[in-house]
Amino acid sequence: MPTTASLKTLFASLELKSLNLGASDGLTWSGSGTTIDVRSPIDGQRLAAIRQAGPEDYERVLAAAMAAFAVWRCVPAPKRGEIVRQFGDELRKNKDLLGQLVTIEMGKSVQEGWGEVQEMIDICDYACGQSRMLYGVQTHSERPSHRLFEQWHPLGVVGIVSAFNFPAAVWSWNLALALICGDVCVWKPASATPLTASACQKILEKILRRNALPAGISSLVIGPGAEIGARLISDRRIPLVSYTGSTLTGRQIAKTIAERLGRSILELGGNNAIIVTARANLALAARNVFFGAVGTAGQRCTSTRRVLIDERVYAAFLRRLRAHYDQITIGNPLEIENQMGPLVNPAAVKVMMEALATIQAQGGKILCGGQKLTGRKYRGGCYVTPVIAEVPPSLPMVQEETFAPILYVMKYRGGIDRAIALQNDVPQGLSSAIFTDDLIEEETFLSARGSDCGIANVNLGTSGAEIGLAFGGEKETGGGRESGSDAWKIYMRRQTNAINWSREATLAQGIKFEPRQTRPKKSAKRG
Ligand code: UN1
Repeated sequence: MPTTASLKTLFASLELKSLNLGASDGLTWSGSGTTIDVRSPIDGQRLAAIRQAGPEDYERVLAAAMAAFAVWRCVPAPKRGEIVRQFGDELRKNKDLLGQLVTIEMGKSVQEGWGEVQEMIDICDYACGQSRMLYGVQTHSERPSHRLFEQWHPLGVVGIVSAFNFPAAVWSWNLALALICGDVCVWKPASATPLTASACQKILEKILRRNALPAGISSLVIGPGAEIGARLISDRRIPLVSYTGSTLTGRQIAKTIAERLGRSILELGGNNAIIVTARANLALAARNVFFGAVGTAGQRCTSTRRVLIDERVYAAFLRRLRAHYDQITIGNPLEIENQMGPLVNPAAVKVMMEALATIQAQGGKILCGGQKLTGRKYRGGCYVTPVIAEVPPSLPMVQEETFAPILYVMKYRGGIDRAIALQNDVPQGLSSAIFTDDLIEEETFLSARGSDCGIANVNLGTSGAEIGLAFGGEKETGGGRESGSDAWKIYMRRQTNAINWSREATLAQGIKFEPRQTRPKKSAKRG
């Protein structure tokens, strides 16, 4: 941990106090809910307290959001993009400190903390450009002197419910697109990471104030999922909710939103596999599997959880992978040489330990890792050693996402089709990868009978996707897409327009609607 003095400076620079309020409409902060302590997983130290949002705060924020939407939707999209550009610039200035705060609050290595802020900056740049490209198509009408086209209009209030593991970036890649699309946002962050959320909101508020924007453009409500989250999910004033989190909760949320015929973007669990074929560059594969499994201490939805290895290269690959695991540096994630920090909280350690017991009970073999680290260096923190477990593909636990650094290694025999079948044989469908120098193998993997995931990579790992294309997955991952490509469209409502610029009333499909029509002869042409 930083010294108390340097933590104080970091807090002051990011406008955090020892007691913080949990609700903001973008200009005014309040908090009428219960107070919670925020502790660092690095050493268990109490960082600060939050007086959370209560029902009145939620209502205040929603009222402001509704009012702001009426104004914001009429601001030209490129001007909205300019606000997002300024936010990106402000993030650049705060990258170092905000990255450190992410690390202090949730425990990822500071390299990854900075990477997370960089991802926020990237989406701001992207969204600013996109604000000039909210294209609708036009096409030719079947009627004379008619014009057909579509427009994309702002949708309304967007609810963002984010997870602890990307406590800042998930919000930003929803927010940046929603804002340029003319929507306003209400953010409910994970209860484990309220300080990062407050700091992000305060950075954005600087920009909102500097541009004399009204309250309600971007709001924050920190509070328990069962109260504040539940309110937001069932709120008919919120036409779109973006939820990142577990499949279990996502399933409930999907039902509630579907019941009110709202829209949702669901980014749920992953169970991401890497296929290592006999034609793989094993050194490259081992390096990528290592980062995929151990980066963010295995707490990314894109983390590599399974490796399917051709039996002919199994031993050689495993030797290389073990070498990485044997050299891993675990410890205070603020120290730049540490590759892996703690898990997010003691509950996460418990889940991991229980999973290891189940894996063994089901017949899996732990090849390395799985210890809780307790020495002086780790005091008060949630440190564990990452696990490689050798299992048969049929092991029931392989079907589940355990949000921890547990990697299943499995042999396959047979060709690429067998490997793909195993890779697809889980309920989740977020990310996948293959390591091979064989063109036919990689093309098969990317083809219609290949990977069934939202992301399929060749010779790189399952995590660390760039913001330029759509991010999300299939099956129990929920089907949502965020970030680049045409993901912006879900934040807007599509309107199909037809204009008649003639003096004639012509109906489509050749329908005549005048009195005394004669029935067309059988052979007569339409029209
Ligand atoms: C997540 O874990 O919720 O592809 C998102 C990645 C990051 C996003 C992860 N760009 O690993």
